[in-house]
Amino acid sequence: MPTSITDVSVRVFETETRLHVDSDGHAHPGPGRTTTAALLTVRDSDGVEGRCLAAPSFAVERSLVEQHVRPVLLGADPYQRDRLWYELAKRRRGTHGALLDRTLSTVDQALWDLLGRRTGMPVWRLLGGVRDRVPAYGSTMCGDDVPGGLSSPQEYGEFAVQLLDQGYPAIKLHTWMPPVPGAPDVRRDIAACTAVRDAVGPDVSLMLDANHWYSRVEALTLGRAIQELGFAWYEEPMEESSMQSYRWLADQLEIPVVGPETAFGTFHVRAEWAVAGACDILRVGASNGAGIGAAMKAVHVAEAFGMDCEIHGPGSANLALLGAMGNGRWYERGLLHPHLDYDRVPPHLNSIVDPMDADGFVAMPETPGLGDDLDLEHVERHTVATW
Ligand code: XYH
Ligand code: MG
Repeated sequence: MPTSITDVSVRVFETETRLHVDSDGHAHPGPGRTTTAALLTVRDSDGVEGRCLAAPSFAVERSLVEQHVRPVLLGADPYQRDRLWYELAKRRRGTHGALLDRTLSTVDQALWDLLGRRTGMPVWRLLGGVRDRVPAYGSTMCGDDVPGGLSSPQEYGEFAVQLLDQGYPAIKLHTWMPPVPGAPDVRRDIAACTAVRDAVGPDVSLMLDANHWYSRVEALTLGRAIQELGFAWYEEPMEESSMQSYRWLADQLEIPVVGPETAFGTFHVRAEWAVAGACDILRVGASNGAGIGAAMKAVHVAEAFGMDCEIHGPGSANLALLGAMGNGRWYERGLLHPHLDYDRVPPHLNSIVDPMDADGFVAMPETPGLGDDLDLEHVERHTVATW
């Protein structure tokens, strides 16, 4: 089977979205608009291709592909994914942060997709295949000041009831973050969590992602409040660069503290958090975890310490991870908002990879590779740049 990588290309294309990202990187709904996305394609000497969608502005930025990705991949054996990952990972130090974990992730995902297309197998089966479906939780967008949106505790409560009616067995709140006026505010966060608990009753699993704006004292106050409300986990209330703050917090709370989501260091930093007792449940995603292979190593660290590992974010790669692990309980389906239809298929896809059934489960894809149902004709027709 030995083949070699003969081509690495990026195609930037126009598509439509209703997501608008604020100055702090949080998504909110808005009027439809044209945006761009990128498709990384890796082709081997037999003509087999692996693909991964990515953000054109950073994950597969032109200079990163030309200076690092292409030189490492061209001529290499596409089935030595880990060797290629290590070669790119070692380059990060010399780029002073320019070569991102998300770049490593995009390349790794494309190589897993290529293996799947070569073997005719979905990635979750190639990773081990533990289950063919996973329960989803509805992950709300961050709060806003949009009437009828997520602008008050009452609207969070009303939206939670809508999510239950849609079949979600669990709900995670992202509450108000800057630059929304008045955020962050512990009292308002507690009010939103209380409104949701009152709206859905005592038996629905609820989680809070407070998104690292709080001091230790504020985080403890908020954690104690949601502990009283019977929340299932508490996520990212403080800056995750301070592992000792999380160790302090986890020592004082009964509610499971989940992390790290955004701390740099892939499986290395997650091993440190597990050993330090800085969390009760680990967290990793294919994007922030620098790829499927690297994220799977973090999953196994959690397993070795008898811990769950909750997967960050939606998408085919995170679904593949969940299909191959027994210590992750939920698929994060989102981000959701009263003014958005999550199931709406964007123009560059023929279907979404994560439809949810009436029981609140998402089934693993059985198509070869990652399972993203790309409309390659749309990508081709709406291409605005290639490199
Ligand atoms: O919008 O900041 C945000 C959310 O935090 C989102 O980016 C992310 O999906 C998350 O935290 N999920 O848990
Ligand atoms: Mg989070």
